[in-house]
Amino acid sequence: MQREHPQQRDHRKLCRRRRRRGLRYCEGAIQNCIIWGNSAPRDPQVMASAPSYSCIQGWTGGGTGNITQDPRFVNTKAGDYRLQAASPCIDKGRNEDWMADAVDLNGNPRVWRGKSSWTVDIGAYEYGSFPLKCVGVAEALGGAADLTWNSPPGDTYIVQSCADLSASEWNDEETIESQGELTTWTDSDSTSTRKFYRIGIR
Ligand SMILES: [Ca+2]
Repeated sequence: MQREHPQQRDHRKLCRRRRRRGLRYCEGAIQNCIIWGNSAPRDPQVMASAPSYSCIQGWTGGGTGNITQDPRFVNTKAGDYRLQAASPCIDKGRNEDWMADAVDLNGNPRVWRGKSSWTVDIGAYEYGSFPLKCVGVAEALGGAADLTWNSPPGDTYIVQSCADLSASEWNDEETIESQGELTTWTDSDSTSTRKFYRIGIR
Protein backbone atom coordinates (compact mmCIF):
# COMPACT_ATOMS: atom_id res chain seq x y z
CA MET A 1 0.00 0.00 0.00
CA GLN A 2 1.32 3.40 -0.92
CA ARG A 3 1.62 5.91 1.88
CA GLU A 4 2.84 9.35 2.69
CA HIS A 5 5.91 9.50 4.89
CA PRO A 6 6.19 11.98 7.78
CA GLN A 7 9.01 13.66 5.89
CA GLN A 8 6.55 14.57 3.15
CA ARG A 9 4.18 16.09 5.68
CA ASP A 10 7.11 18.10 7.00
CA HIS A 11 7.76 19.36 3.51
CA ARG A 12 4.18 20.59 3.21
CA LYS A 13 4.71 22.57 6.37
CA LEU A 14 7.79 24.10 4.81
CA CYS A 15 5.75 25.13 1.80
CA ARG A 16 3.13 26.79 3.97
CA ARG A 17 5.82 28.79 5.71
CA ARG A 18 7.50 29.83 2.52
CA ARG A 19 5.87 33.21 2.27
CA ARG A 20 6.46 34.25 5.87
CA ARG A 21 10.07 33.53 6.71
CA GLY A 22 12.83 30.99 6.60
CA LEU A 23 13.43 28.06 8.93
CA ARG A 24 15.12 30.03 11.63
CA TYR A 25 15.19 27.63 14.51
CA CYS A 26 14.73 24.37 12.68
CA GLU A 27 16.45 21.53 14.52
CA GLY A 28 15.09 18.66 12.44
CA ALA A 29 16.61 16.98 9.44
CA ILE A 30 16.11 18.83 6.16
CA GLN A 31 16.51 16.58 3.14
CA ASN A 32 14.98 16.58 -0.33
CA CYS A 33 13.34 19.94 0.41
CA ILE A 34 12.88 23.14 -1.57
CA ILE A 35 13.17 26.30 0.51
CA TRP A 36 12.57 29.23 -1.78
CA GLY A 37 10.90 32.62 -1.94
CA ASN A 38 10.69 33.44 1.74
CA SER A 39 10.08 37.08 2.55
CA ALA A 40 11.97 37.52 5.82
CA PRO A 41 13.82 40.87 5.65
CA ARG A 42 16.99 39.42 7.11
CA ASP A 43 18.64 36.16 8.23
CA PRO A 44 19.35 33.19 5.97
CA GLN A 45 16.75 30.73 4.74
CA VAL A 46 17.88 28.12 7.24
CA MET A 47 19.48 28.41 10.67
CA ALA A 48 20.45 25.81 13.27
CA SER A 49 20.13 22.87 10.90
CA ALA A 50 22.28 21.05 8.36
CA PRO A 51 20.32 20.53 5.14
CA SER A 52 21.29 18.02 2.48
CA TYR A 53 20.02 17.19 -1.01
CA SER A 54 17.90 20.34 -0.91
CA CYS A 55 17.32 23.37 -3.09
CA ILE A 56 17.77 26.50 -1.01
CA GLN A 57 17.72 30.04 -2.26
CA GLY A 58 20.96 31.88 -1.58
CA TRP A 59 22.42 28.98 0.39
CA THR A 60 26.14 29.26 1.13
CA GLY A 61 26.42 26.69 3.91
CA GLY A 62 27.65 23.81 1.79
CA GLY A 63 26.49 20.32 2.69
CA THR A 64 25.95 17.23 0.57
CA GLY A 65 23.79 17.52 -2.50
CA ASN A 66 22.48 21.04 -1.89
CA ILE A 67 21.80 23.27 -4.88
CA THR A 68 20.89 26.94 -5.20
CA GLN A 69 19.41 27.23 -8.69
CA ASP A 70 15.82 28.35 -9.21
CA PRO A 71 13.71 25.19 -8.71
CA ARG A 72 11.42 26.24 -11.58
CA PHE A 73 8.00 25.56 -10.15
CA VAL A 74 5.19 25.26 -12.68
CA ASN A 75 3.24 28.26 -11.35
CA THR A 76 3.91 29.69 -7.92
CA LYS A 77 1.19 32.37 -8.21
CA ALA A 78 -1.35 29.62 -8.67
CA GLY A 79 0.14 27.52 -5.90
CA ASP A 80 1.38 24.89 -8.31
CA TYR A 81 4.72 23.69 -6.95
CA ARG A 82 5.26 20.86 -9.36
CA LEU A 83 8.52 20.99 -11.27
CA GLN A 84 8.97 22.14 -14.83
CA ALA A 85 10.91 19.91 -17.23
CA ALA A 86 13.93 22.21 -16.92
CA SER A 87 13.99 22.10 -13.12
CA PRO A 88 17.42 21.39 -11.61
CA CYS A 89 15.67 19.48 -8.80
CA ILE A 90 14.73 16.51 -10.97
CA ASP A 91 16.56 13.32 -9.92
CA LYS A 92 18.72 15.29 -7.48
CA GLY A 93 17.35 14.09 -4.13
CA ARG A 94 18.39 11.14 -2.04
CA ASN A 95 16.50 7.85 -2.14
CA GLU A 96 15.44 6.31 1.16
CA ASP A 97 14.12 2.81 1.81
CA TRP A 98 10.67 4.07 2.86
CA MET A 99 10.14 5.58 -0.59
CA ALA A 100 9.76 2.20 -2.27
CA ASP A 101 5.99 2.17 -1.73
CA ALA A 102 5.46 5.87 -1.02
CA VAL A 103 3.78 8.54 -3.11
CA ASP A 104 4.32 12.24 -3.75
CA LEU A 105 1.77 14.94 -2.97
CA ASN A 106 -0.12 14.09 -6.15
CA GLY A 107 -0.41 10.46 -5.15
CA ASN A 108 2.07 9.30 -7.80
CA PRO A 109 5.10 7.08 -7.16
CA ARG A 110 7.63 8.95 -5.02
CA VAL A 111 10.63 7.76 -7.02
CA TRP A 112 10.55 8.12 -10.78
CA ARG A 113 13.10 8.31 -13.55
CA GLY A 114 12.72 11.96 -14.52
CA LYS A 115 15.78 12.54 -16.69
CA SER A 116 18.72 10.36 -15.94
CA SER A 117 18.08 7.95 -13.11
CA TRP A 118 15.53 6.43 -10.77
CA THR A 119 16.25 9.00 -8.11
CA VAL A 120 13.77 10.97 -6.06
CA ASP A 121 13.35 14.64 -6.95
CA ILE A 122 14.01 17.45 -4.53
CA GLY A 123 10.62 18.81 -3.46
CA ALA A 124 7.19 17.38 -2.83
CA TYR A 125 6.32 16.40 -6.40
CA GLU A 126 7.99 13.81 -8.60
CA TYR A 127 8.41 15.04 -12.15
CA GLY A 128 6.89 12.78 -14.80
CA SER A 129 5.57 10.31 -12.26
CA PHE A 130 2.19 8.69 -12.80
CA PRO A 131 0.34 5.71 -11.36
CA LEU A 132 1.75 2.72 -13.14
CA LYS A 133 -0.53 -0.28 -13.16
CA CYS A 134 1.41 -3.22 -14.48
CA VAL A 135 -0.49 -5.24 -17.06
CA GLY A 136 2.25 -7.58 -18.17
CA VAL A 137 5.80 -8.78 -17.67
CA ALA A 138 8.21 -10.62 -19.94
CA GLU A 139 11.77 -11.78 -20.20
CA ALA A 140 14.06 -12.09 -23.20
CA LEU A 141 17.43 -13.77 -23.25
CA GLY A 142 18.86 -11.36 -25.76
CA GLY A 143 18.36 -9.97 -29.23
CA ALA A 144 15.10 -8.64 -30.58
CA ALA A 145 11.97 -9.30 -28.54
CA ASP A 146 8.30 -9.12 -29.49
CA LEU A 147 5.76 -8.33 -26.78
CA THR A 148 2.01 -8.72 -27.32
CA TRP A 149 -0.72 -8.05 -24.79
CA ASN A 150 -4.46 -7.56 -24.53
CA SER A 151 -5.28 -3.87 -24.90
CA PRO A 152 -8.69 -2.19 -24.82
CA PRO A 153 -8.85 0.61 -27.40
CA GLY A 154 -7.98 4.05 -26.05
CA ASP A 155 -5.46 2.96 -23.44
CA THR A 156 -1.91 4.28 -23.29
CA TYR A 157 0.93 2.00 -22.28
CA ILE A 158 4.51 2.44 -21.28
CA VAL A 159 7.04 -0.31 -21.91
CA GLN A 160 10.00 -0.43 -19.58
CA SER A 161 12.97 -2.74 -19.34
CA CYS A 162 15.81 -3.56 -17.01
CA ALA A 163 18.73 -5.93 -16.97
CA ASP A 164 18.79 -6.56 -13.24
CA LEU A 165 15.59 -6.97 -11.26
CA SER A 166 17.40 -6.59 -7.96
CA ALA A 167 18.51 -3.08 -8.92
CA SER A 168 14.89 -1.92 -9.36
CA GLU A 169 15.91 0.55 -12.04
CA TRP A 170 13.66 0.50 -15.08
CA ASN A 171 14.41 2.23 -18.36
CA ASP A 172 11.63 3.69 -20.45
CA GLU A 173 11.54 1.99 -23.84
CA GLU A 174 8.47 3.58 -25.42
CA THR A 175 5.05 5.01 -24.72
CA ILE A 176 2.47 3.69 -27.17
CA GLU A 177 -1.26 3.87 -27.79
CA SER A 178 -3.45 0.79 -27.86
CA GLN A 179 -3.49 -0.81 -31.29
CA GLY A 180 -6.86 -2.45 -30.78
CA GLU A 181 -7.70 -5.64 -28.93
CA LEU A 182 -4.03 -6.59 -29.05
CA THR A 183 -0.97 -4.38 -28.98
CA THR A 184 2.48 -5.43 -30.09
CA TRP A 185 5.79 -3.81 -29.41
CA THR A 186 9.15 -4.92 -30.75
CA ASP A 187 12.45 -4.29 -29.06
CA SER A 188 14.93 -3.84 -31.88
CA ASP A 189 17.87 -4.02 -29.51
CA SER A 190 20.16 -6.56 -31.13
CA THR A 191 22.54 -6.98 -28.23
CA SER A 192 22.69 -10.29 -26.47
CA THR A 193 21.93 -8.78 -23.09
CA ARG A 194 19.25 -10.52 -21.06
CA LYS A 195 16.39 -8.10 -20.40
CA PHE A 196 13.21 -8.01 -18.37
CA TYR A 197 10.17 -6.03 -19.48
CA ARG A 198 7.09 -4.65 -17.83
CA ILE A 199 4.12 -3.03 -19.46
CA GLY A 200 2.30 -0.39 -17.51
CA ILE A 201 -0.86 1.52 -18.18
CA ARG A 202 -1.40 5.18 -17.39
CA1 LIG B 1 12.99 11.56 -10.11
